[in-house]
Amino acid sequence: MKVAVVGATGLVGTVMLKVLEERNFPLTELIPVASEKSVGKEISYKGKKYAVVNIDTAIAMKPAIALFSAGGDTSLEHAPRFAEAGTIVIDNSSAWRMDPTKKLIVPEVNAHVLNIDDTIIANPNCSTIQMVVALKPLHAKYKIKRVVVSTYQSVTGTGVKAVTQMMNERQGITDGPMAYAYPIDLNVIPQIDVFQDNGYTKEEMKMILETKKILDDEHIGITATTVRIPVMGGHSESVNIEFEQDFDVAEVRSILEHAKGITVVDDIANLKYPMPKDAHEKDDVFVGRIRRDESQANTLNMWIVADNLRKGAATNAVQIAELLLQKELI
Ligand code: 11C
Repeated sequence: MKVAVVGATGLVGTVMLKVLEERNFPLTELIPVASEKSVGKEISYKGKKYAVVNIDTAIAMKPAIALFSAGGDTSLEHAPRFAEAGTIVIDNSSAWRMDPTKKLIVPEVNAHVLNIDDTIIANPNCSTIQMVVALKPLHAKYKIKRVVVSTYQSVTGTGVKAVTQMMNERQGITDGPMAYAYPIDLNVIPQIDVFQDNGYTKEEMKMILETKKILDDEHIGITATTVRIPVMGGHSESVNIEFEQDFDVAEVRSILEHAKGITVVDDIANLKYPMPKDAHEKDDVFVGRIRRDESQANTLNMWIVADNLRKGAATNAVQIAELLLQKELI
């Protein structure tokens, strides 16, 4: 099976290649795709070298699957061209996520909705993915009424330029390229992506709208504040969840411990809780600080951490590709 990775030289594309290799994805030929300036560069995959090609060449090679992580505009323009050529596109941009004709998939949550007609499949936003993995098993048991989430997001979510900005600032270099409107090192920026007319940022609206779509429940109330902090390795989230039904905290912990894709790290006696430095390069979603919100009935607090480039992007996309194989949709 031929697999194209569109945006193969970017931060997420590089991790996609690593994850495909680690998980031994059954591909027979890799087609790394990038912009014209990278065409001809060689990418190593399982000890073999593959030359980077442009999009037109990749479409003509008729891959079975194309994993896209090259930005929304590239996806809007080229994903339909791949699909017309018979390729199934798994797209990591926000271009198709809220299109009612496209599925927005997190395999642990809504694998069942994929079918043979899905030719462009959307991969959700990183901060949404890690939250819904943890919410889904609890929603199934206690029914979620409302979620209040605040995020603490890694600079890797913005890309290489932001990592460079933070590292430069750390070394006292003040005239380097700026990914943010403000310094990020020794700072916290309560803005991720652009502001919308309602005063929320686009990242906050992604968390709200995508969560409802993935959980297939328009009635869940969600409010979000998304914040950039000077860390790498993963996004962290403080999540407050009000349920329709009451719960037992020990049972909540047990449900999460038995849920696919979740590792519970919650041993306060030994100061154990999830942190981005521990989640880095791991595929699971880590949950800790599980406790009752004593200020309100049927309400829980927890802390969710995941590597935003892995489960938040590349791993989830590769898991969707694996799902297509499992469901024999390819
Ligand atoms: C961030 N969540 O951390 C963003 C990056 O819609 O896939 C991913 C944006 C997206 O800045």
